[in-house]
Amino acid sequence: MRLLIVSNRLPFTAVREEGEIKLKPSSGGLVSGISSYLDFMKNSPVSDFEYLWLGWPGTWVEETLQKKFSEEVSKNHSVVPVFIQEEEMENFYQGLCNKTIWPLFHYFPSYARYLEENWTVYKKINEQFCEKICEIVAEDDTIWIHDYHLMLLPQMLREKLGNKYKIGFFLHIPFPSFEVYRIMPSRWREELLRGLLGADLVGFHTNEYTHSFLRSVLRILGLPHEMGRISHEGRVIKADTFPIGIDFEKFSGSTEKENVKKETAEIKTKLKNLKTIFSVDRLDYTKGIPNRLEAFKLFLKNNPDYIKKVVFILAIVPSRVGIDHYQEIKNELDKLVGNINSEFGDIDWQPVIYQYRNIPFENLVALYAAGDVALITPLRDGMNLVAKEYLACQKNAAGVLILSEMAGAAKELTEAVIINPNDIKETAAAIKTALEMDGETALNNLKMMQERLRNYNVVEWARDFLGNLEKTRLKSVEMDVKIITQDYLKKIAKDFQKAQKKLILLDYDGTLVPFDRNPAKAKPDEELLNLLLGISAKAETAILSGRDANFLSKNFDSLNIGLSAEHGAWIKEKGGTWQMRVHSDTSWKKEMLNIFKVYSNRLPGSFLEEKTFSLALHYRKCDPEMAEIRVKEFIDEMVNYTSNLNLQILRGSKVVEIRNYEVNKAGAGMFFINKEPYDFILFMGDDWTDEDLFRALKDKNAYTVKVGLDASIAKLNVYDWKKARNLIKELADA
Ligand code: GDG
Repeated sequence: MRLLIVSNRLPFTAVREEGEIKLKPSSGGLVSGISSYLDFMKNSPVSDFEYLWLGWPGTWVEETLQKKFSEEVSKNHSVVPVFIQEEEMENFYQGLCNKTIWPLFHYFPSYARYLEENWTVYKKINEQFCEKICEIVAEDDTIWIHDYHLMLLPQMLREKLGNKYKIGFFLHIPFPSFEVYRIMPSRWREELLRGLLGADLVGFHTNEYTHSFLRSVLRILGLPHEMGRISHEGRVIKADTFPIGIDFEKFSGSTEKENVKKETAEIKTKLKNLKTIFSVDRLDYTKGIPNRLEAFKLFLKNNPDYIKKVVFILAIVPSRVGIDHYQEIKNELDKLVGNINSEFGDIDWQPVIYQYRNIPFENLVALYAAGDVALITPLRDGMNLVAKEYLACQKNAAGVLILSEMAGAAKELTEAVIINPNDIKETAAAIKTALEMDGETALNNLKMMQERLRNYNVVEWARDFLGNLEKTRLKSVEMDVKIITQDYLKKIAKDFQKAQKKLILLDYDGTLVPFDRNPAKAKPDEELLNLLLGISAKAETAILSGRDANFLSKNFDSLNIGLSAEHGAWIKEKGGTWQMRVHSDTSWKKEMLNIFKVYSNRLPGSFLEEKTFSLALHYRKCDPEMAEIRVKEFIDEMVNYTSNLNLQILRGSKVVEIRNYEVNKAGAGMFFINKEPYDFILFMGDDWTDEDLFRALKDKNAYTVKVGLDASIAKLNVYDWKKARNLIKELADA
């Protein structure tokens, strides 16, 4: 298999130095995670693993030089550069990515800007990536798109490439709660969600992010999910949680290298064996660096005993230079560090050692290994790899991790000292707790966390994601197989034409007409009446509905067709009168009605329907989330009440119905079927109430068609009621 990794940045950045372009490794969590996975795969015995990494090379390359540049870099790296004009990068990367999505998704709504010109360019750059991928994509490629810069890309690719390729998307930053996500202009928030739904699998770091995404999809696009699976445009899309890991052995192993050991020892000596607190971050307002310094300052103030006994190494890596908020935070840090050092420092002791630069890998490992305490206090962080890397490097000591509960990593690293980064007092106290933790407790905590990180490392993470992508895809393909294609439609029409005695059975709501928020309004239109007129001239036709006899008579008596009302309780043969098909005890209804009323009152917008053998609670007009909760409670309660009664609880499309067991569409359907020796039978239905008849016809020579893409016993599927009508038309015209 070949894997196409697509991210905004390539794993290296091209920089111009004295007129020449030089390549430098890019920093950041995404690059370090994916690079580790690719390194592992390159060196593993899976010989057919190939990959290409597509992304922006970090600088503008003149058009005349682009070809040469691409050839040069692809000699040593499996990469495809996507060239982006400098001004466009400004509106895209510095603009929509880092002045809108980044702050909003990290719960800094007041920093977010919503400029239309940035949105236009965001779309344009996503299109540019799409074109590049279309140019190079080959049969059997798997496409894995990363992060918030490319959220429209999955759908763009789906439109261009169809259903042929596996497309995965992983978001490295938090997905915010619906209330925050909805702050974005409506068109943008809708398009971004639709963009993501172009993928087969959408991955997040924590269950909370996955849940927030699913909630936004439900509230904004109205698409519900079943265990994280969304049916949309003929495909199954899954949203799931994959907490990114690190290359544990690489970090842990590097601490054993002679030069690293030497450097670790040197750091200790230079710091005169003072207790060392350490942190490293890209310069970013989300990383909570000022509050970290405030907490350290308070710690010194509250614990004068620690003066000259502890030192804080604060390593900051330059990032997103040129964006105002980043410059502001840099100035704030400079000031804060100055304050602490001047207030507490001495000629022979500086409480904060402050670095602002990139650190080569092995120096970073030495710093991790030398730190007695890691102080990681982001205000929001998708995951935070630094926390994990620190733990992996604690090999010969039992360092203590202080971790913000706002980092995705806190969900896994529960043995860390967890703090709220806005609580300076708590964080200051946590520093003391960490420094004074007894060795055994520290070691136990460390071992537990290390075990987890070793097992679910970055390779497992990527395998897990890609394995799930494959599975989701199979599920989609399974569904695809059942979808009636144009060719298959012709085959059905041919069978229909050849047959001597034909029967067409049809459900009504959701099958022949779309659902209306007001059921009384879902009347048959002229096109449908003509269609039924046409088909009933060629085949015996009957409508099997859950509606009452009144509604069906009023709308269909003018046609020469059979009818069945209330899920088979009543039958009216062609030209005949309504007959009750089953005779059951309905005394239960009186008692149940009260419970129905209680729940209907608790669920604004819902209403009750009483039929001869059933009671139904309709909730089409309700708030979808509230309805999910109430309906589950309702069903739960109903299960208790109905356990020793001969009743059935059915959950249809936005309706829960309780009815006598004998009343179902299978009985009514078989009534029509058994009347003649039919050699062509077709039944179409869209919801749970139709499953009984699908099941009864499972082993019979009959076409059973589920309208919609949910799981069903039916042998075939069509997308929606329009396609269902289309099928009837094809038969009527045959
Ligand atoms: C995003 C999300 C999520 C940093 N400075 C140097 C350096 N690094 C490496 C670290 C670590 C990575 O960069 C930073 O990763 P983080 O996870 O802490 O943060 P982001 O860059 O914001 O990453 C984040 C991540 O994506 C992965 O999904 O965890 O929440 O925001 O690997 O080691 N490496 C070297 N020198 C440096 O100066 N060698």
